[in-house]
Amino acid sequence: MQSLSILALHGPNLNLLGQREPGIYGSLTLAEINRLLEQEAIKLQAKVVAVQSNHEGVLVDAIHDAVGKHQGILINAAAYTHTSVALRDAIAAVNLPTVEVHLSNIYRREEFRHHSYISSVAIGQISGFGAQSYLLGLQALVHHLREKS
Ligand code: CA2
Repeated sequence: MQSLSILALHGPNLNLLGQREPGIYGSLTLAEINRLLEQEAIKLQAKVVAVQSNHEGVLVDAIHDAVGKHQGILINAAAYTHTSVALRDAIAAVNLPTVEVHLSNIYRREEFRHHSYISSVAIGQISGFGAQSYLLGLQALVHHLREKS
């Protein structure tokens, strides 16, 4: 089976996971979520490279750099989900299959979280299942990539 590499991108403040707001975002740290993703990737015969940044431009650069290195992108753009045309344009430009994930159900929260700039350039979105959103998103992305090839 062809080996696949997935870029897992984590947006602003997700480095604080496990330290604050466990009621909304769960008690796992980002390192623990990344470890779960790596384990899931092994089961799927794929690999995951994780990047977190609090800076929009760093995330845009990471999306550009994914070309030729990764076959797909799993992204929790965090607050930039609701604000960033730059991230949306970067995803559209690289044309790599992208799955959007959120820990919380953004549609059950404040109105300003209901719109995502990412969803229209993603192949799909998973929202509301805590850390499981990432694992479900990874499964969906790998299945999509395998179906394509
Ligand atoms: O539910 C998600 O995954 C979000 O992408 C998380 C973002 C939020 O702005 C989106 O609307 C939904 C916020 C991430 C902030 O993470 C924190 C973690 C611990 C403590 C404080 C913030």
